[in-house]
Amino acid sequence: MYWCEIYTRSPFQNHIATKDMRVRGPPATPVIIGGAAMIEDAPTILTCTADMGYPDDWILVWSNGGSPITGTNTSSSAAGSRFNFTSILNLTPRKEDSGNNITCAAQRASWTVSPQGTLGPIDVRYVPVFLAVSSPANPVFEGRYVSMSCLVDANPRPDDIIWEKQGPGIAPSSDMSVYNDISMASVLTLGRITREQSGYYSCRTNNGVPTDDPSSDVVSTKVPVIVQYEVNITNKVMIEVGVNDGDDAVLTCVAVGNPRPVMEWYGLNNTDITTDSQDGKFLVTNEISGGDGTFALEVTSTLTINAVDSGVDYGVYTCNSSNGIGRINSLTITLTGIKRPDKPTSVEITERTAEFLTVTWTAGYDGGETPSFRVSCIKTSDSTEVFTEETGGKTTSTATGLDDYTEYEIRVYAKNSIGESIGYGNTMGYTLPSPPSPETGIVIEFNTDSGYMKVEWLKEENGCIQLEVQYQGNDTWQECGDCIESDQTVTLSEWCASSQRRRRRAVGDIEAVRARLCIGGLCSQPTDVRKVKDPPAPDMPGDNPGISVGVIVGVIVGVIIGLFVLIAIVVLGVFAKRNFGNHGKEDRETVDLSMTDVQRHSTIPQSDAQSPYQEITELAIISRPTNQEPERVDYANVPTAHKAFPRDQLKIIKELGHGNFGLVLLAEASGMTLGSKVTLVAVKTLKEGAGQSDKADMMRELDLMKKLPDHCNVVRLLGFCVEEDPPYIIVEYLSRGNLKDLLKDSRSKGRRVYGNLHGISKSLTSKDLMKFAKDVADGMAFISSQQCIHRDLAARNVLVAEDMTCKVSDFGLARDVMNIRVYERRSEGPLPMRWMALESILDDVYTAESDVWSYGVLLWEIVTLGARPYPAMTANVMIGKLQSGYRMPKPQHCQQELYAMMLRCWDDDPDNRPTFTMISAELEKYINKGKEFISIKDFQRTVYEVVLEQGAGEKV
Ligand code: ACK
Repeated sequence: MYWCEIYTRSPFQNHIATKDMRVRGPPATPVIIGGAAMIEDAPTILTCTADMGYPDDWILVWSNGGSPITGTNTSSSAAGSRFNFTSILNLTPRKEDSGNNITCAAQRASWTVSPQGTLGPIDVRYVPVFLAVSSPANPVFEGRYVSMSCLVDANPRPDDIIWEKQGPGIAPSSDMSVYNDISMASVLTLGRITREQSGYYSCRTNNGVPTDDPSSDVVSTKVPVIVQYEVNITNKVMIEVGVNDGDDAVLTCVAVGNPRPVMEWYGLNNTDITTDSQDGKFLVTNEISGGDGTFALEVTSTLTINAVDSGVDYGVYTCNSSNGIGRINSLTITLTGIKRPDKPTSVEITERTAEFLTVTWTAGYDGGETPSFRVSCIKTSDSTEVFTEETGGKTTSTATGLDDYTEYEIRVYAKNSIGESIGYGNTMGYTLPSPPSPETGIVIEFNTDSGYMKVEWLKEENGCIQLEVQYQGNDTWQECGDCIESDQTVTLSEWCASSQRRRRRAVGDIEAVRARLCIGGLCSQPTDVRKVKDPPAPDMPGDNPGISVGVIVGVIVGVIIGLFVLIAIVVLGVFAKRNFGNHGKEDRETVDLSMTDVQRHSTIPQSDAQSPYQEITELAIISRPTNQEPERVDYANVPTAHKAFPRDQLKIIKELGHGNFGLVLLAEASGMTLGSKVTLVAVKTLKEGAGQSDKADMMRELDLMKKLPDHCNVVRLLGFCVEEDPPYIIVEYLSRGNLKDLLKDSRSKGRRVYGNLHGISKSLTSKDLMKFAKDVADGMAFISSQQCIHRDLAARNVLVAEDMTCKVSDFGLARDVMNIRVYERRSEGPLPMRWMALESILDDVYTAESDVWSYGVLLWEIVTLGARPYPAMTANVMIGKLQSGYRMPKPQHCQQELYAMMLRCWDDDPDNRPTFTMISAELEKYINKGKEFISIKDFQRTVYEVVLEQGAGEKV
């Protein structure tokens, strides 16, 4: 910057003329800051700054897609002879702005070049907008092909568009196929539409742009799909009506259909009595009695025959119903004199104790005369009748003198002057267990000094103890903590605090405690818990000279006990975890196992309740809160050579589970690891009563396991004792049990209304699930590399370690196919039909490729958090459908890539299926991508809860 000052002197003052020599120059190109992510209607601040040179009469001018917009020139500052300008633009982007350039130009009237900064083309994100939801031309006939589509405009493109249905009947499920293409249209096809599929349909999507709704989901308008179907008369049980001479007869006909059913009545000799007769003999009423008025329309038509004359009116009456679709539906009712009453219905147990059951029921058709009832109570175990009563007209009865926790069947017969009903209404149910007491073999004591609550002699199969407490100043009884499932000592206040969401109270606050014994969901009446006090403290030794020795010995003993407790915590951490972690198992085999099975295997005398082990259990639980991470047992030191293990070095602790003939026990093995003294192990063995063929199967399983080298995703063989019966296979103990139960237990407990709420896994993330899938694929890749086929790969046969590693287990059906490759099954036990490849079901052929098919089903189990495959089908229907090309549809919350993998596993042609190595590599890729392949928040609990009976010869 230069300028020059000229001075002229006068006698009085200096005159100064100033010439501005600063150089006028073009400004630097303005720079726009901000606007990295623009969301429609969300104000975005853009800042434009420019070094404007000189002079300072420049302005910054904004434009959006060429059209001027106004910013605020907020500041200018001079630095030397240059001026810096800043302008702020508060932009509210519209989706139409996408693709525009935003410019900020420095302008001055006389300057021809206006340098400008540019931002763009900009990308404005916006909430999805449903442009159209096309409905079929309503109404549609049942059985027709229907397709609907949802068209979405969104930026960015949503990953998925989900179809939902409200209204009656079943939700969209297996018959649906939804295609999402790049234009963001989703097409829903209902191949042969059924009446249950009528209802309001809508689409739901989410592209991550926030909305007012916390889920940010956007839901389309609902379009109705009205399915027309022929009439069906639903009360075809009313085929005979008995009425005495002179009484009125009421004949009823109930029909459902769409359009609305039209009802007609015909009397004797086919006379039309559709409307009231003029002489008042016949009265007809028709009223809409049910349905929803749009999709299903139910009409009840009543024909009243006044003052029946047996000589003229007895005979056959017909109700015809039609609605223009299909055939006319008819109901013929014979009007006769008095007949036997129908059997009672809706027999229900309304009250129960350990000694009685109260039932109520609804009378059936009375045959034309007021009936009386007879009740018979039968013990189901030996079919003996233990109680009977004539109740007269009463529709309730109490069967007394019953045994506790015993199953009874209660039958109710109706009777009138003609005779007893043909058949009976019935119900089955258990009486309550007797309250826990020393007489029932359970000891519960509350030590009011220490606050410890001790439960002893509780056998696992005898249920659990639910405590209830009463706090000082409060009359109500409150449930305290979880049901106690095994002998243990707990600190009462802490145990209760875990369930009561209230501040931890001091022990003294609890005034009274009582306990119930609960078995299979039924709990006994409560009983007061015995209160005990600490035994009086022994006299202090005072100046006894032995005191110093006593103290030293005490300290040493204390240290030893401390160490003992520490070891107990390590060992029992796993044990305790299992005890607390196995609630709510549903899918178990239910064959009963008497205590003698565990006793038979136990090396601990059963009567020795105060075994050191027992002591340690209690100590361990008192000293360690249950939510603390359990210690893990390290198998790294177990010698690899699989060898016979001395039976007497196994101490059986408890049963882990059982099947028809097999039994899995938890045991302590001494001297199994090189470094430590005892190791927790699982011991597979046979139940009493198992046959030679079961033993041969077990030996085959052992042989196969012996041949398999160790792999981190295959349950490891640690040893065996087969020199005498019962044979033992000792394997590593996996504290989290089987994968299927783990998945099911992780489901949210809250019920979900279809399509409205999202079920959320309690504890598993998409990443956990993908890791499970990968672990199993790795284990199977290893097994097949060893020329073995598993033949029973399913989530129930995968066990989960404490650190959540999955390991393939249960080689009961596995075969070594080193030299045959293809194994042909000879006749064996029940089959895991739902997991089997088509060629295995149809031709008994098992290969590594058929294991891959099963893996596909297992993957589906993982994605659906342990649902039963082909949930709404019997095994027979499933086989038929599989043969005609059907495969389970994509769970909505599963990404296409993962579903494509399942479909490849289920390819008709085994050669087209991927290998386990390919699957593992692909899963690895997905996991590394970090994308959510299984969207647990969208998990549709209800869709996967349908359970049909297990077919004969089918494995669960
Ligand atoms: O889910 P679970 O507790 O895990 O119930 C079954 C039961 O035995 C019958 O198979 C459990 N189980 C089997 N093998 C083992 C093992 N090695 N470690 C821990 N639990 C096991 C299985």
